[in-house]
Amino acid sequence: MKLKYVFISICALATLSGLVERLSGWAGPADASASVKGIVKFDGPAPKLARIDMSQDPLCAKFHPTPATTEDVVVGTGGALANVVVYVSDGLTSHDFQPPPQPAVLEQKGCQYKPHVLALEANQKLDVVNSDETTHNIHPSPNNNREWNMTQPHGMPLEQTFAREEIAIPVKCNVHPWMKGYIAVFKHPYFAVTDKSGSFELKDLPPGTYTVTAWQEKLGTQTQKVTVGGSEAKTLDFTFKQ
Ligand SMILES: [Cu+2]
Repeated sequence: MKLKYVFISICALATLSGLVERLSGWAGPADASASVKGIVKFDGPAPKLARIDMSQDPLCAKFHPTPATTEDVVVGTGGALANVVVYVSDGLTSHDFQPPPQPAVLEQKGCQYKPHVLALEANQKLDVVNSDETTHNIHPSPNNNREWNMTQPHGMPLEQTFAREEIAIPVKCNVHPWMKGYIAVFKHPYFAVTDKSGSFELKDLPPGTYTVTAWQEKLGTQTQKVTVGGSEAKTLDFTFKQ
């Protein structure tokens, strides 16, 4: 009699732990609390940014009393390098990630892309916003995704997705030849784009050994290996040169 109850209890426990495992699997690995953060820098004198001549479209030009400048290498205080995509390129053991429900937003403002480099997850919604009075034509040129090319007057909603990982897709406007940006697409959530301070942080990583790659549109890529255990927070810095 007693043995039967013990057996039933064991069965119940096994079912319960299986359920918990599955539930936590939906939210991501249960012990994913490690992080890698750092700063990306540019070594040497900052390259001079070129002025953009927007006189071709007065609706663009009037937005910039001081002319806008190119954004292909943006160096801030202390050599901080902005617009660098930093991501886990190898070492993940789980590959089952759902894109976040909130959309990524790419804005066309002052006839430039904001942000200049955008990163999002595969199948995450991308809201393209035209905040300008003029009409834009947004045209990503992917290698690994479906190409599209859409005319977008002011205020027109535009939603797209990218199905596959690609780092990174060049984006241009067929109306304004100076408009250039990039969209990086990931099949996992472990990526960041450096801000003006060159900072990045990859959060909620499961313990493991990872290859972390830093990609800059003009300066190329760099990789480093890092091992994190438990809820460890590690620092990883990158330095790019011309
Ligand atoms: Cu445009």
